[in-house]
Amino acid sequence: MAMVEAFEVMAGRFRGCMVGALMGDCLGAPFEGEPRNSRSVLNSYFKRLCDPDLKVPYKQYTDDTAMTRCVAQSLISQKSYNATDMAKRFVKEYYAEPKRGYGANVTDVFAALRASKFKDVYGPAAIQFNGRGSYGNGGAMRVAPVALFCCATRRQELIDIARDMALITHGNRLGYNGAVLQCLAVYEALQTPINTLDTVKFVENLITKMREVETPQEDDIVDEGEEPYVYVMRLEKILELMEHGDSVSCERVEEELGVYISAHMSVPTAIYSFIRATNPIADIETENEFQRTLQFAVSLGGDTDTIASMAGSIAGAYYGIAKIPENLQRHCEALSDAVQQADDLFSLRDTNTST
Ligand code: F2R
Ligand code: MG
Ligand code: MG
Repeated sequence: MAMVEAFEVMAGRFRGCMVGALMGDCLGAPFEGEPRNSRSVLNSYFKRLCDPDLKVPYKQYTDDTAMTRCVAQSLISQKSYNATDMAKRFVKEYYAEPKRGYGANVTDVFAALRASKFKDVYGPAAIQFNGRGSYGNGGAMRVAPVALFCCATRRQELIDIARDMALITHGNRLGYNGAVLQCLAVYEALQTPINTLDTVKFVENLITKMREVETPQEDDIVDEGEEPYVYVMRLEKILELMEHGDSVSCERVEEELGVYISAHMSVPTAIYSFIRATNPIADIETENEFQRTLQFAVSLGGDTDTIASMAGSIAGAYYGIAKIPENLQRHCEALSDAVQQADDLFSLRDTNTST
């Protein structure tokens, strides 16, 4: 591929990732907390939105995007990971717009950070849940910009930044390792040349990385009898489900992978949604793989905005913005900001090259 073409393709993948995350959040949010959603209802919902003549108010973004925007803006302005800057942005954003549907407990972290004047940015999260820390998916839902920022760095740097960024609010190893897995998935998708995706290899690569990541370190709290390789096991389960192709029901996905607010019961589900949608899915009426990813993720019910947002960022990083239906994009609040942040992160990629 010629240099200019490769440059444009990669720029489009950055946009695809940020816009994909936004779209999953905005389009999935109306269904959050609902049980499984009928595929025919979703076909009508997406078909209606795709109508070029439709004029409706923006689908508003929620906490997922509010925090993703902070992560992106902090990396762009600091040109590096700066924990205090990021924490300040989270807190400022939350107090400016508290009604974006934040997790019930993470708001205590924001209050404590503000009260302590950001003296110890990791302190308040560490004492959540009696010192166990949160295993919510709030760290994972906002991690996509880290994968873009680290696209030209050593894999270990990406892992360290993803984990530390999550640790500002999520002190439980399931919480921060979920963010690492989601970040690695976006990174893998971004690096895989279009039309060459080998889905088995994709998951196997993630398993190899997560086996290292989940090997308990000195600081990790792992109780006796507790399974330390939760994400490795979930990824192995994905490989098992993949053997059954389109015959795997939503009930089985919920049972085996989860559709919940906890990171270990939503990040693997987002990865599975991306993989599943690479092939046609019965009763999902779209030929477009990106759209199919979102429709499938939302059809599972539960934490729809977050699972669709995480799946959307992986799918967008792989397919690129050119494959994302414009008529769907235009319904999302703050679309132009997502595009701008993607472009800003893209222009930073040469300054962050510690390979
Ligand atoms: N909060 C929501 N959805 C609720 C409904 C919103 C409604 N539509 C509205 O408009 O108001 N969604 C958002 O929250 C999730 C991300 O949450 P995050 O940032 O991880 O928050 P938190 O508070 O840390 O954790 C969430 C819950 O998980 C449980 N939990 C976590 N760790 C736990 C532990 N160690 N022990 C026991 N429980 C633990 C708690 O119930 C937490 O409140 C996303 O879905 C985002 O969209
Ligand atoms: Mg949300
Ligand atoms: Mg959610």
